[in-house]
Amino acid sequence: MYDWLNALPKAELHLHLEGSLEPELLFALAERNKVALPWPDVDTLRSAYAFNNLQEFLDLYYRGADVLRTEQDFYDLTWAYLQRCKAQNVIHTEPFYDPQTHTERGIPFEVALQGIDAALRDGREQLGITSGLILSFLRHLPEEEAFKTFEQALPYRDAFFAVGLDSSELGHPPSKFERVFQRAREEGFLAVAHAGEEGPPEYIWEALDLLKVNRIDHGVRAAEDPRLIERLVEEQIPLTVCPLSNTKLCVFDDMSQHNILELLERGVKVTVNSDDPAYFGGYVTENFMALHEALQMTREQAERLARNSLEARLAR
Ligand code: ES4
Ligand code: ZN
Repeated sequence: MYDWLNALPKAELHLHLEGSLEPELLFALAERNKVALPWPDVDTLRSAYAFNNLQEFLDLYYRGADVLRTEQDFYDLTWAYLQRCKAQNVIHTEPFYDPQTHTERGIPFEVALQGIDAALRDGREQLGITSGLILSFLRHLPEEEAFKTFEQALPYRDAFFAVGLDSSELGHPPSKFERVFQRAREEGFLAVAHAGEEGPPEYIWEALDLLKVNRIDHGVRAAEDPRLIERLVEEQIPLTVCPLSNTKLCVFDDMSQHNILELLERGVKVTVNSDDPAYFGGYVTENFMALHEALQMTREQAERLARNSLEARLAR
């Protein structure tokens, strides 16, 4: 079954490049950049990948990202992810990166963006993987900081096609970012937002009605609100669901409790994605495989999920 799932043509629509930083590359970059790490070796770091919630994960994710310093580092990170895409027949990807994770610690804005953009271009030319980058705002920071980030990005407008919203969800509703999303849309960018991962269905309504997003990242808590499900089905608004992430961050106690196949059968346009694969135990095929093992996902359901991912693409 693994090989069959791996061979399905897929798009990945929810992937944080910083979350694809494998411990081996993290250690190699730390050495290259003379960054001291709090973990003695790769195995110790890997054993720290046990989380009770989103915030515990984010604390480690931001710590890990500190080894990314140069344009080459961001190129290498992105290129390594594209190799994984190639190996898993991901023919199209729409990754996020968080500019503020890097500018906040003194890395000039263009360093990350240029490294990532160069690798995505090489991915198109050398690997045949099409892609579009999503510039994601950190929601735990003030909206003013997101505005500044967007203005810094505008000179590089050809390097990304959409804006996103991620980081700590609870206490930071989409409404906090209504103005900056409006500005981005006026400049011609599409929009997505993490909503309904740990946050309530109300945050999904806000993402749709206030941020006017084209797609919802996660969105699994929509299942608590029948009217919201009706809306998602009627408008065929895609959800980029991340099964291994949801179980690692205790959104569901166990994969057997995950609701993605229920949502699929109710007509919601759900897709399968890896989120932060270096931290959550696998890339997109491993996410499909986990659904097969825990929920008896059939080949027909897998084909529908993969087809949904291709149909939910926004970048061209
Ligand atoms: C994230 Cl899983 C998740 N949720 C919210 N923000 C994030 N940033 C990276 N991974
Ligand atoms: Zn995410």
